[in-house]
Amino acid sequence: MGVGVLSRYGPLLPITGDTPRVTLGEGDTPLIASRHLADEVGCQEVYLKLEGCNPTGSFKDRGMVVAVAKAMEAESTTIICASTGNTSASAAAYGAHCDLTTIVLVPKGAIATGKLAQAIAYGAQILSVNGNFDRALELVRELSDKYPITLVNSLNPHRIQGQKTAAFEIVDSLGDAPDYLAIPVGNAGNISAYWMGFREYHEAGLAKKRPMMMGFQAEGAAPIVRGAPVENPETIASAIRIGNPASWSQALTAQDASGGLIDAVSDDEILAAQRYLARREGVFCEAASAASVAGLLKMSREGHSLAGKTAVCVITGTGLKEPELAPSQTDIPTQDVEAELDAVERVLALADVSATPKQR
Ligand code: AN7
Repeated sequence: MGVGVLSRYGPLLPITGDTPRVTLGEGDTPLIASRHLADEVGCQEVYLKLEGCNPTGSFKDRGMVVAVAKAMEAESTTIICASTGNTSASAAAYGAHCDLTTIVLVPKGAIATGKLAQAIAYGAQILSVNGNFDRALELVRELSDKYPITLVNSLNPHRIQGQKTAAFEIVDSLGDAPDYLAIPVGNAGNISAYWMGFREYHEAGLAKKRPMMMGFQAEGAAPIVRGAPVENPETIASAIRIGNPASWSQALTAQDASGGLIDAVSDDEILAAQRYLARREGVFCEAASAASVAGLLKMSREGHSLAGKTAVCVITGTGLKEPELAPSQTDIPTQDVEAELDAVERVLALADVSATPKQR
């Protein structure tokens, strides 16, 4: 198999001989077994799908490569999106790679520093909208209707097509679908994409079962759980600060058809899960991504039958994107020290430890 989503899963994607086979090396991300989480929740096994390992640090690259390749095939020269940050980073990267003009509309002051840095670095035209993500999405929908500009939000069906490949990879590495798939939900494109992928593999006989789809929104931005749009969504997890998801109905279909559940987790639960992942598993993800693990922990607390079950938590993006969240969580500050051995030994309290060199 070649590199990238288009070459690995081409026959299962809506591409033709005329679709350029572009790639930045997206997809083929690690699925790792947790070291402690499975015991913590009482599962037989919990796997973490590390989507932060994609080229721009989030799952968005899987769908963006398909959307951008199809835009090129259609001879479009400009792409546009609204974003809580990751979609804009991904669009900007693939736009740069493919010589397209990229326009991104982001909610002013509300996206993570690293994501903004990416859009700037890749040379996108960045509009900081005086409004939230939902308003920015309305604006780009209108613009793409009015002008010959390709919308690359997940309303673009090619995005969902590309993102479904993550479900293929999970089945390809486990040999079957897991019992549960836990995933953060914002605009609800990704849960819809995973469900499409699991369904297609099942129908093709490549998986014996389909997972129960467990989606998790942040409490202050949980329109699907509440059953009504949230006008002013609020959560520390800025990536999923979305009040009126575009793929709402598809997410409900995924929930209902799989026997799953879309539920809410609090910011405190999200931050606790983010910290757990970093400290116990060695996986530093962004806050929004930790909603999947916060959700699995909540399921365990609420007595879901997890014994003997396999769960996959989708870790949607890397923690390096939002360094501004780190200090508020750190109760161990850095320690300043003179650049001298005895000073370092003093700070580390090594005088109490045997000075005999360790046997290697
Ligand atoms: C890390 O970038 O909506 O439910 O504009 O960045 O498919 O929206 C990001 C969403 C989860 C939610 N985790 O996925 C955007 C944007 C991370 C994210 C989600 C997002 P969807």
